[in-house]
Amino acid sequence: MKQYLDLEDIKDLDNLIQKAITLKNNPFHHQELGRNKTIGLLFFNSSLRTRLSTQKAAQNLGMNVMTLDLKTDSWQLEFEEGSIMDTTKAEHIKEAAAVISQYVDIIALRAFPTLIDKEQDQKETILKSFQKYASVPVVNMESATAHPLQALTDAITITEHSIVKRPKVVLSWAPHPKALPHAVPNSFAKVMQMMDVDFSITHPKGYELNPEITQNTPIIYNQEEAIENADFIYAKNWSSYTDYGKILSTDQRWMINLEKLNNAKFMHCLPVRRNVIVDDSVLDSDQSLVIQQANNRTYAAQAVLKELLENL
Ligand code: SN0
Repeated sequence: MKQYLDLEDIKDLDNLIQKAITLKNNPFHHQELGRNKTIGLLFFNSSLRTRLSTQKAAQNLGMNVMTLDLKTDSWQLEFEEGSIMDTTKAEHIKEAAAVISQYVDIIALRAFPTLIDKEQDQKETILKSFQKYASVPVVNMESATAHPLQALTDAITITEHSIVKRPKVVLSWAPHPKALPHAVPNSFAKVMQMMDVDFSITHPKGYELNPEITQNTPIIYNQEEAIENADFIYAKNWSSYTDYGKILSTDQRWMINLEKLNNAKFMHCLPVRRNVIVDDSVLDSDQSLVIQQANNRTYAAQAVLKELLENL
């Protein structure tokens, strides 16, 4: 693997899932691989799991870790080619990415969408500019349109917890007070299409994700019908894609409760708004996998970093 910008960078998903599970059983087995190698974790947005699990994954592989909060601790970056930089932005991505590449062997980056400018978000300007001007591999820690480390985590978690050969997996939209990105549902839909599962999506009308991503995945507008006999219910809020970045519904009837969960396992990437997305009783039950999912973030990141280190 030369980079991990999106799920397309995975050659063999089943194989990578198995490698992650092997690492989980023996996390310190490859401490020599990362010796004297450094990862730079760069954040334009908040993080809890991604920051700590990626740091832990790198340390498990013997790497050094440097973290930079680009929102508050660094110069404001200019991404536009040919820009006359006479206002607030002090440093161009051309220098920034090249300079960071002198200090680290892998760059990992988080850059959320604007949810205002659809075209700019779809172009993945920040992630792609780092990839273009860095001379080291780039890892996506959630960009405008994708969260491939979360999706790999989710694939690992479903693999570990499946009791039937071809589980029924439903991605359900749920209400939220804030407009949220499409990255998590996009990447979850993509990774489910790569696996042997019975996958469908349920959401209110107007919340259709990018059709280039959902492709022929069934979309069922009736949540009750969609989740019937599900083995896994993955809840997530996202804002409208067609009416870009808008909140079209906050209908509490879409919240997941124990009655809806029935015999299914509950999944969410976290952070989760209790009693808005999902009822306390679900999160506090044994059917919730959210903590196991968060734990798997380490091994998803570790499997990816190991592949990158082997190709440096
Ligand atoms: C982010 C999202 O993409 O939905 C990160 C998830 C891994 N979630 C949020 O921004 C939630 C913020 C909130 O206010 O609940």
